[in-house]
Amino acid sequence: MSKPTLWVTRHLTDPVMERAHRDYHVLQTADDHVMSFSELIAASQEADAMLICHSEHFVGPMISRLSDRLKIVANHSVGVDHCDLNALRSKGISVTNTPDVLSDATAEIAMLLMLGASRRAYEGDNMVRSGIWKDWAPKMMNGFQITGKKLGIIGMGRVGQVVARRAKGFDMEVHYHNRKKLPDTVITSAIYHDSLESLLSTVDVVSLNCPATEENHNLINPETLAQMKAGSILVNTARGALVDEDALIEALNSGHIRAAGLDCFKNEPGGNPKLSELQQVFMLPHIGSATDDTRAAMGFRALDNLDQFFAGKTPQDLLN
Ligand code: 8YV
Repeated sequence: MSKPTLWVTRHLTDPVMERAHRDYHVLQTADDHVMSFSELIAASQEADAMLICHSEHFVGPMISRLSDRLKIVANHSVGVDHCDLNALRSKGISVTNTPDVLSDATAEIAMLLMLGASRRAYEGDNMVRSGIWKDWAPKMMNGFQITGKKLGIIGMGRVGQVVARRAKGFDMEVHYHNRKKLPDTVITSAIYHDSLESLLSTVDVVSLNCPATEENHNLINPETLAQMKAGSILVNTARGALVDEDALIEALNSGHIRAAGLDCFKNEPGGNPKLSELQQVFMLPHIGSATDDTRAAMGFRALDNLDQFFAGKTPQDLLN
C-alpha cells in the first residue's frame, strides 16, 4: 500500500522528521515559515493529512476552501484555539492534539516565570549584564518570596496539576478554580474555589493554566485584576487571549499587581512593546513546551494519532 501524503507545516525535530519520512510521503516548505491561508489551502490539495503547529490557523472562510482530499489535521500542540473544530468536522476533517506530553515542560516554565517575576530576574540579569551593578545594599533588589505563599491555579487540567505539585516543593498552599472540583485522588490538599473572585482575592500568585475559549477571552481584565490581592503576581503559560494587556499594564504601573511572568501574548510572535518597558515583567517567547524531550514527545504523539487514523482506528486524541 502506498504511504499517505503528509504535509508537515513546520520543521520539527530530527527524530520526529525521521519517523514521519519513514511512514509517510512528507511535504514541507523549504524555509520553515508560518504558512498563510492560501498556502494551507494549496497544501490541502496535495495531502491526505497535515501535521501543524499553533502557528497555522484553520479558522474562518479558509476551511470551506480546503480540499476534500485532506482528512485529518494532527496538531503539534495541546491548545487548539487556532482551529475551528466544528467547521473542520463539518468539512469531514478530523482534528487531534498532543495532551499530557508537554505538561512537565510547561509547568517548569510556569515555575520559572513565577520565580523570575517574584525575584526580579529581568532587572537583576540586566543589572549584571549591562555593567550597572556598582554597589550592594541590604535593600537592593528585594523581591517577593514565594515559599509558603498561596498559589491560585486557574484551570486544574493536566498542566495545572503538575504546577500544583511543583509549587508544593516550595511549600506553597495551592488553591484552584476550575469548572468543577476535582476528586482528592487527582489532586491532594488543594483548596477549591467555585468562584473566580474567591480565588483571586485569596492568593498571592495567580497562574493561568486553562485553554483559551470564546468565553474566557480577557478573563484577566480591569474587574478581575481589581479582585486580585494588592501586591500579587500573575503568571501566564496558557494563552495571551486570556489577558487584557492594557489593563494588566495599568495594574502593574499602579503597583496593584507587583509583577508578571508571561510566556504568552496577544500578539505572537512579537509580544507587546508596552509590556517590554516594564522592569517588573519577566517574559519568554512562548517556549512552555520547548525542550528536546518534549518536542520529540509532541511530534511522536501527533504521529501516533495519524498512524491510528490511517490504520482505520479512532485516534487517541481525536477532538471533533
Ligand atoms: C507549543 C502550546 O509550543 O501546545 C501548546 O498549546 O502552546 C505550546 O506549548 C506550541 O503550541 C507548538 O505548536
